[in-house]
Amino acid sequence: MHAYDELIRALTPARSVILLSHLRPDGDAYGSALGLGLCLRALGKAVRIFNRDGLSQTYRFLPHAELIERTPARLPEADLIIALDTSTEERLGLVDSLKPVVNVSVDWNIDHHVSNTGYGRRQFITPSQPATAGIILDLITTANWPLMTDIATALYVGLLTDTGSFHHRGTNAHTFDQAARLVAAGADPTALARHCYQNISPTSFKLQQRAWTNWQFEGALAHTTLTAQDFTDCGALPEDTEGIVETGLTVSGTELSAFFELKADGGLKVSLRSKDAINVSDLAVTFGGGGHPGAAGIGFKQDGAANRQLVLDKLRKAL
Ligand SMILES: [Mn+2]
Repeated sequence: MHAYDELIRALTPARSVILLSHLRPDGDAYGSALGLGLCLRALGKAVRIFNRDGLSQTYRFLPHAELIERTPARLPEADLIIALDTSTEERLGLVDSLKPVVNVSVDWNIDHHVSNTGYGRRQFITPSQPATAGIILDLITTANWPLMTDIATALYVGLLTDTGSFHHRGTNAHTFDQAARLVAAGADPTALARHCYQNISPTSFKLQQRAWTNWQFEGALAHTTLTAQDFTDCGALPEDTEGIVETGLTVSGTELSAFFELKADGGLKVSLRSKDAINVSDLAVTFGGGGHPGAAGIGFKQDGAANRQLVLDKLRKAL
């Protein structure tokens, strides 16, 4: 039996489908949800696409981006609830301080994070795929479902951004084959790269300048930190941090890059990136985070400054 058969059999009879993705959504969260959502709509299904953070400014260019709605306090009825690109149920943002804010039970958990906790009634977890958008493309291809330009565009953005423009670990011949299929279906690589990489806001640029000033290098470790005050001073939004952590790896000899965001409420967000030697997903998991071998994250609800020290110590030891 083909790996996708069970998923195709579950989706085929469904008349209404809800798609969910993770907090602080990225190009793959939006791209995989829009790509699958537009395809299921073309198949005649009623589709709602919800994200707890709604649509960010950066991805407003996506075709039919207006279909991405902020997750309501109560989900409407649907035959299937599908979580996309989300490694833990908590990252769906449906729970606040351990109290459910949304009535939800995930029917299918579709993801490529190796650290996926396996929540939901059924799972389709494929860590060999560098993007959830790639899983959706292979699903559509296997099922022989429609792949119109808008669908291809959404999926291409997921693939482009999650592979770091086709160079992150896990990028292989299959990835380029997927890109080729999407471009053949109408995705425009030049226009989409422009939207994704030459489109940052002046506030984001200001924040990045601040992060540049704060970089510290300790052998193979690079790290930088921003505080809530930095965000206020720059008039920056949470999403304006995109690309900061990758900067640390551009320095030769750096193996591991860490970006710390100290929050106004005392929390801490940690983003980790590595070259080949270090598996940052393993490091993140020890602090309750997760991700991929080359890109991972951790969230702390409190004791931000102290936890930053703990993580830094752990990173130094790992090197
Ligand atoms: Mn992803």
